[in-house]
This record gives sequence, C-alpha cells and structure tokens, in this order.
Amino acid sequence: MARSQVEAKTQPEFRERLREADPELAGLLKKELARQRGTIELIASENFTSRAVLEAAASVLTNKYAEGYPGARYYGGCEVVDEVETLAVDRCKTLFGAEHVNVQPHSGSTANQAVYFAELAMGDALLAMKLDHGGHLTHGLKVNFSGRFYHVHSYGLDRETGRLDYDRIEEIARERQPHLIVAGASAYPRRIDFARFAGIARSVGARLMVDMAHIAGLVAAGLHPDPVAVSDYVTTTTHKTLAGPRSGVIICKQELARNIDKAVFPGLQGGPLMHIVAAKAACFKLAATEEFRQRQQQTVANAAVLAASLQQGGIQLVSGGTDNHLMLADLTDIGITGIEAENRLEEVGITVNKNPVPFDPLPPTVTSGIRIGTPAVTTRGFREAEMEEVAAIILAALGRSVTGADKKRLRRRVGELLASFPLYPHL
Ligand code: DSN
Repeated sequence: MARSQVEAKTQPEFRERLREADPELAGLLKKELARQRGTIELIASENFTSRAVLEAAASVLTNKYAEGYPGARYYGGCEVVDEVETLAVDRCKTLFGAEHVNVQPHSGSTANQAVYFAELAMGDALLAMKLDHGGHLTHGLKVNFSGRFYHVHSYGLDRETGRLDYDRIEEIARERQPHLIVAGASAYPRRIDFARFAGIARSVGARLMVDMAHIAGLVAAGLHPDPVAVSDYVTTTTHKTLAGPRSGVIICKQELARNIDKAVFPGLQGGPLMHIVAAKAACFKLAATEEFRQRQQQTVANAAVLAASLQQGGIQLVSGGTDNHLMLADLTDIGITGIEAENRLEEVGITVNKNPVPFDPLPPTVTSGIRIGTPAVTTRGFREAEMEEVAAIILAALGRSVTGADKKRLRRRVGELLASFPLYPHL
C-alpha cells in the first residue's frame, strides 16, 4: 500500500502528533524544554537522560500489561516484554556485579518500600539516617509510611566534622538492636564506608540495605566504594547520576530474591511500566561504556572545582568539601537563607534546591543551606573552566549588594555559557 493510502486508513489517534492532538499540552512540554535548555541545572538528583532512553520511554511498550515476571506472567502476549525485562535484569546484574535484580519498582521510594515490606513486620526496628542530616523521606521520616509503620531509630552527622561517625552509629545499633540498618543519603557529600556499615549490621544481627540512589552512577563507574558486595539489599533510582529514566531498582542476594520479587509483585505493584523497564535496559547498556565512566569522573572533578571555588569566595561547605557529585553549602555566615538563595539563583538562571544543613535551626521550608550537584551540567558538557564561571556567577548572585541590573547581567552570562552546550537539538 502506498504511504498515502496507509495514512488514509489509519485512525486519527495513530496519525496526529501531540502538537495537533493537544496543542495546550504540547506547548507546556515545549516550555519545559526551553526551561531546561535555558538554565544551569545544579539539582544534585537531576540529570539529562539520553536520547536512547527518551525513545525507549516513549515506546509502544507503554501499551503492554505484564503482571508477573519473565516466563510467569498473568497476561498473554508477553514474549517480547519478557525479553526486554530479561535484558534489563541481565545488564543491571553485570553492571553492578549483582546476584539478583528486580527492575520493576516504579521509583526509589517504591524500591525502599518493597525491601521493608519483604524484610520487616509492622513495628520492627529500623535504623537509618535522619532526613535533616542528609537521609531520605523513606528512611523513617515520621510523616512517611516508613515512620508510621516501623519503629525508627536514627543516626546523624557529627557536629564538628559534618561526617558520619561510624563508632556512634555502632553504639546506637548496639543499644537499639534494629532488624534492618539503612545506609545511603540524599545530601551527603562524602564517601560512605559501606563495608563498615556491613560490619555493624553483622555485629548486631541486622540486615543491611544501602540506598545508593544518588551515587549509583559513581558506583557503576568504580568511583565510589561498592555497596553491592557487602549488603543484603541495595536500592537505587535510575535517573540521578545513572542518567536513566525516572524509576527504581532493587538488587539483593540470591537467597532474598523470592521474597523481594513477591514484595514488589503482587505485594506492592500491579503491572510493571514496561516502557520504563525498556528505558532502564538502555540506561544500563550506556552506563557500562567508557564514555559513561569518563563522565562520572568528570562529574566528580567538576564538583571538586565548584566546591573549591565557592569556598574561596567565602561559602562554607558542610564537612569542608566533597568527594562525590554534590556539596551542601551552609549560608549562615553570608546571612542568607536557603529559600532566599534558591530564589536568587533562579532569577539568574541557576536551579538548585534549598536544603537543611545538619542541626539547622531553620524549618525545612526555609533552611540554612542549598544542595548543589554536578551530574546534569556534566552530562551537558561542562568541564572545570565552566565550573569556575558557574561558581563566580553563584557568588555574585548571593552577594549582599546585588542589584537588579547585576542580576540581569548574571542572567546574560548564564545564557552565554549555555549557548555552547546544546541540549536535545533533535527536539
Ligand atoms: N528527592 C530526591 C533528591 O532530591 O535527592 C531523593 O529522592
């Protein structure tokens, strides 16, 4: 059939592009693309995923129901998605040296929830890092399910060093005898000693779960101590340093596989999002390349340069610096709150998030700090020279006497910097 004949026979839904079917929504997507292109993205948990991942995420696999696991589904027609899921699982196993992988969790929170559901009874004791010291909502915050369903004990950072104090964590573990210890953070700029955590867990008969969401890309690249070999469970998102689709994964020891799989489905979820599972498969393939490894190296190098430049400009960093992709600036000494800094930077085209610093006297809606990360700008192509310019713009924007005209000039500098780093030119 000629192309025109095929088109004439095709239902309008299969022909019309989004901009024809829904111009209002298409306009918003275009606006968001322009925002991403036109701002310097320094949110430590964000990244720009690859074109390959975008294509997989927008594929016809979104049409397919596949409750169950490859070879054991509750729907027919799963022969292709079985291959896709097996590919994702095998690639993830190879990437992280994992015994068992479940790629179905819709997010990092769901992945954590599944581990707790598999491992803990209601009211069991959980030991994890406080949210306001760098932990995560699902690490036992009172208003989160984890804080409601389990008996939560927490550890934080040392007031003097701004670092984890493993001896103190060991003491708390001895006192509290948790069932499960959670290591891993959302705002901790230093390497985490997972082997030490594993020793602490073993010494009190607890299991260890590492939430490596922030550092998964660094782990894949061999740039951070490996949690997989020493932990019972490792959870991660796939969209942070790993630069894949917005989603989650659980890695565990083989002996725990059956319980984890049951906890994800039918315990917590129904049909997996097969288009996102496909996008995860693409992400794991890319994360195994030399280019990816070099980008992770550059991410860490960029963070080090940005941290040093901000410190030279008078900004205090929690723990005095960074070993990874992020830093936590304590703005107390420069007399500006986290929310003011976030807004000020947004005005000049830089995106960060306000973030509590350890022992923060201000509420979480205000905070004394901002978290700054380099994964997204590094994916975009920034290197050391650009990071120095970014630091200069941040310092100028946060200065006490910055005027409206200064902000306009800084916004222009941001635009000039971004002009050499095109983002998704095909879109
Ligand atoms: N909210 C994420 C972050 O920004 O680190 C963690 O899930």
